[in-house]
Amino acid sequence: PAPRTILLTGAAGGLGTLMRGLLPSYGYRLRLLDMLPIDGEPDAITADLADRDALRAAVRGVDAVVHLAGISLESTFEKVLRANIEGTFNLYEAAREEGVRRIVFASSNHAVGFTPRPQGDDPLIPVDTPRRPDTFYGLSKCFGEDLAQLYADRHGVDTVSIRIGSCFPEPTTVRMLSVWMSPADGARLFHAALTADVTGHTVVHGSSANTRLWWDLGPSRALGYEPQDDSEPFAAALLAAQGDLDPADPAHANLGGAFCTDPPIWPY
Ligand code: NAI
Ligand code: 15L
Repeated sequence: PAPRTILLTGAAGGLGTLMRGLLPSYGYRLRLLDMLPIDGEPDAITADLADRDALRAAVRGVDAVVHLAGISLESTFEKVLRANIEGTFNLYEAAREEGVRRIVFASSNHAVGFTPRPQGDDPLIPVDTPRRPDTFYGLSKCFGEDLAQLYADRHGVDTVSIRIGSCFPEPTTVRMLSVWMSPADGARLFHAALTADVTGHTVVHGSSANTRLWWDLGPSRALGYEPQDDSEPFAAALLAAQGDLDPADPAHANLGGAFCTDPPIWPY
């Protein structure tokens, strides 16, 4: 049966706030969790991913988890270790203990951020491209994907890991023209990942059907995802303001953009 009650972790964040608005139209009842309080919601839990008892209570009775909580940019190894590595482990343990069978994990392009971006007639980046994390943050997403594989193989907890590009209301850089996922397409992809008839661990790319796409959306479409958006209407203004990507610029050479520079710099 299709999952109905979903635990959305990281619900106070940017993507969480967007998905809180969009996922209920697919028929889901959302339980929210974040370390930051969320006011005005009937079912919102304020808890840190370090709190195993709170996580166990949070997953009790839900049909699936959409796991967004964590540090979403580069940070110190110690902070990434606590929130993203230990925190994601704690969540998977809670799911295993409470019998939750489906998790959608917000992985990131930064798990493979040092992959050179396609240029000219280069092929699109496949989902089985070798891991090349660009930061401790990206490394934690590699860990999350491997943790998901372990829990699928050993415990039957199935995961769809979505290597999200840039999910914001609009693309704000020339790079994002290639990796942008509109919020509406994000909700379509989360819905597909929650309902697809797949078992085990599946990795897919998360973006809209952009004209300037760098990666293969075939496995995403195989879940039933039908993207409706394309960043191209934003291209002329962004190119006029920022110029085209310079292959000689280390911040422009790879999928991960300026996460690949030392130190990582904004904007990406
Ligand atoms: P965000 O930083 O806006 O939101 C993250 C949320 O997680 C925050 O509300 C924060 O309070 C919460 N959080 C952090 N540590 C926590 C902890 N220890 N316990 C409980 N809650 C904690 O990030 P955003 O953009 O909403 O991203 C959400 C997820 O999607 C993250 O895992 C991020 O890595 C991933 N992602 C997002 C992309 C995007 O374009 N927005 C791209 C690729 C991946
Ligand atoms: C990510 O993984 C970050 O969480 C998000 O804030 C953006 O920086 C995104 O990648 C990106 O690559 O644009």
